[in-house]
Amino acid sequence: MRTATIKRKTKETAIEVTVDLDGTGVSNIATGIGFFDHMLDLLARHSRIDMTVKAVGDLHIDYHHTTEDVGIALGQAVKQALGNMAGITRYAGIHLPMDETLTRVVIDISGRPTLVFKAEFPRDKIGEFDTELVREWFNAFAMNAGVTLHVETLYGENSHHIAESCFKGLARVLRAAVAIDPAAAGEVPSTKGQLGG
Ligand SMILES: [Mn+2]
Repeated sequence: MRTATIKRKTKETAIEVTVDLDGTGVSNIATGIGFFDHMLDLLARHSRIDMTVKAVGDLHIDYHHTTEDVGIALGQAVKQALGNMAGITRYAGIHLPMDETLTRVVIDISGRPTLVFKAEFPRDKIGEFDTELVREWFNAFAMNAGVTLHVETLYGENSHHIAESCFKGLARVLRAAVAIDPAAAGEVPSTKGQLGG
């Protein structure tokens, strides 16, 4: 079973995350941030990774700590659920359209955490959510999942669409990259014999 649960508690947030990489995309998300819940819900749906995310954070300050810490916990959960990564497809990429927006997302489940993030948001906020936190979330996720992740919005006008295309793109590349490659089941897809640096 490729599942993991991460519990993380600091003075700023208390978070519990469970993932099942071989799920059907069932989500149970409650972070207290409406737009962020929307993004995580579609991350689960389009990755087909079952996700439970419960977060109680210091939202009276702003949404930064909660957004970042959910990224940390989800990244750790995905990494733990992947285990030794035997048989995974490892690489995936997609161009993800959302109406007038087009975002390219490419992943290597490499064990070498790297984020390249090139998306500009016309507006500072989507609802109550600061658009600068999209990058913060992707960075926290990539660093803790141990993945190389390139996200670039090639063009787009609507900030909601831009954010959504980033999360949906990640969902689809995760779905493909964590999938077991039947031709290589049991093998770790690296000439080094291991992934992780
Ligand atoms: Mn939407």
